[in-house]
Amino acid sequence: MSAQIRRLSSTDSGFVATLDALLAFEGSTDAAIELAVADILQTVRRDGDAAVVEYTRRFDHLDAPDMAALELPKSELAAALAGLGAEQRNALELAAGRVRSYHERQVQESWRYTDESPGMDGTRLGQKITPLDRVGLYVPGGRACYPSSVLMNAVPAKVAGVGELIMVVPTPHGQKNQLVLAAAAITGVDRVFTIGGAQAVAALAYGTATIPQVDKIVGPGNAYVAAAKRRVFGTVGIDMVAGPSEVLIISDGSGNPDWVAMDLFAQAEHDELAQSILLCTDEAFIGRVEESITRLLPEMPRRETIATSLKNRGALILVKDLDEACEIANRIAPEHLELSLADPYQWVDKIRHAGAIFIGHYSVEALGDYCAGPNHVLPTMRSARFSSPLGVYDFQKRTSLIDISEAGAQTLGRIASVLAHGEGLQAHARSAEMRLKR
Ligand code: HSO
Ligand code: ZN
Repeated sequence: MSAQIRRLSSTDSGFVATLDALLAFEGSTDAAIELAVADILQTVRRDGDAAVVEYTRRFDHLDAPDMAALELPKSELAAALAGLGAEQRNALELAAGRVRSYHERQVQESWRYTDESPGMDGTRLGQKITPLDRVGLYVPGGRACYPSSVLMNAVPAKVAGVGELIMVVPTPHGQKNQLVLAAAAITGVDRVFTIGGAQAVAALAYGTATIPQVDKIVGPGNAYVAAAKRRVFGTVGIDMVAGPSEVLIISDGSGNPDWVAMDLFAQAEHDELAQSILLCTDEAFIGRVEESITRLLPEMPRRETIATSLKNRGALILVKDLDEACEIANRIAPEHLELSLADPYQWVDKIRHAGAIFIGHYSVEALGDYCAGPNHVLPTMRSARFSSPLGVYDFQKRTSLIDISEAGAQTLGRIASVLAHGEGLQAHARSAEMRLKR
C-alpha cells in the first residue's frame, strides 16, 4: 500500500477554494435513513418496551423475553471492572481521575447580588445552577466503541451532579465490551441497558415502562443514532451531532517528522472520513514527513483506513510563515490543533477557533484522547467557531432569580409601563402599574 497525500502550497492559484473543498463535509441526511428512523421513533413511542425488545431482536440478534432482561445488573458492571487485568484497570482509573479533576474546575456556582443602582433599594438578582435530573448516554457498539468516550461523557455528568445517568449500549449477538462496562462502573453510571440504534434513542427520549424518560441524550453514534437524536431534540436536549474527527498540525520544521506522521495517522485511523492536515513553513520538512508516512504506513494494522482517509481528506500544506498558518487554522477551526513548534506559546493567542490546542512537541492528541484531563468530545466540522468542548456546563442549567423590593418596583414599574404600552400590551402595563404607590 503506497501512501498518497496531496501536497499544496498557500501560494497555489485557487488555494482557498481547494482548501474549502477539502474541508467540505456534508453532514448527510440520507432520505432512507430519515424514513426508517421516523418509523422506529413512532413505533417505540406507541409500543414502548415491546417495540424496543423486537427491534433489538431484529437488528442486534439479541433475544430477550422482555425489557428487564436487557438491563445489566450493577453486579455485572462491578464484575467487568474486577475482571480487568491490573494494567488496564489502573490505566482506566488514572484516566478517570484526571478527567474528573479537570472537570471539577468547570462546576458553576449559583450567585446573587444586591442591585445597587439608584432607586432599587433591597432588590436582589441572581442565578441558580441546577444539574439535570436524568441523562441518557449513548455508547456505540461495534467498531467505534470507545471506553474512553464513556469516561468523557459520564465524568462531567457526574461532576455536574446529574441525578441519574442511564447508559445504552448495543451488544450485537450478546457480545459485551468489558472495558466499556468497567468504564461505566468506574464513573458510577446508574443503569445500563443493552440496546442501541434509533430505538434506544427513542426509549430514552420518550420513556417506556422500564426505561425512564431522560432530559438530555449525549454520546456518539452512527447515522441512525445521529438522525434519531436530531429528531428527538426539543423533547429532550442533545449534546451535538458530531462529524468525522479532525486534526490540524502547525509545524515550523522543528519537530520529528515521524512524530508528525504518526499524529496524522492517529486521526486518520478513526475512519475513512477523518481529516489530517499539516501546515508547515519548511518545505524540506514536509518532504521528510512524506517519507515518514510512506515508511510507517505499512506497519499500521489500520493502514487501509489511514490510506483512504489521507488520500481523500488529508493534505500537507506549505505556508509562508506562522502568521499565515494561524490564519488558515482559524479558517479551518479544527477539532484538534497541534502546535508542533519550537516556541509555541506566542502563537496560542493567535488561535481563535479550535476545539482543543495541543501546545508543543509533547502535547499530542492521543494523550488528550485518553488521559490528559480535558474532554475529547470536541466541536467538529468548523463548529469550533461557535461551540465548545463537552463539559460540566452541558449537564447544568441556569435559572434566573428575581427579588424586587417595593422601592425597586416603583423604579422598574415606570419603565415597564412605558415599554408595555409601546408594545400594545395593556395587561403587562397594568400589572406593573398596580405595584406603583400613588
Ligand atoms: N479522537 C477521538 C476520540 C478518541 N480517540 C477516542 C481514541 N479514542 C475524537 O476526539
Ligand atoms: Zn482519537
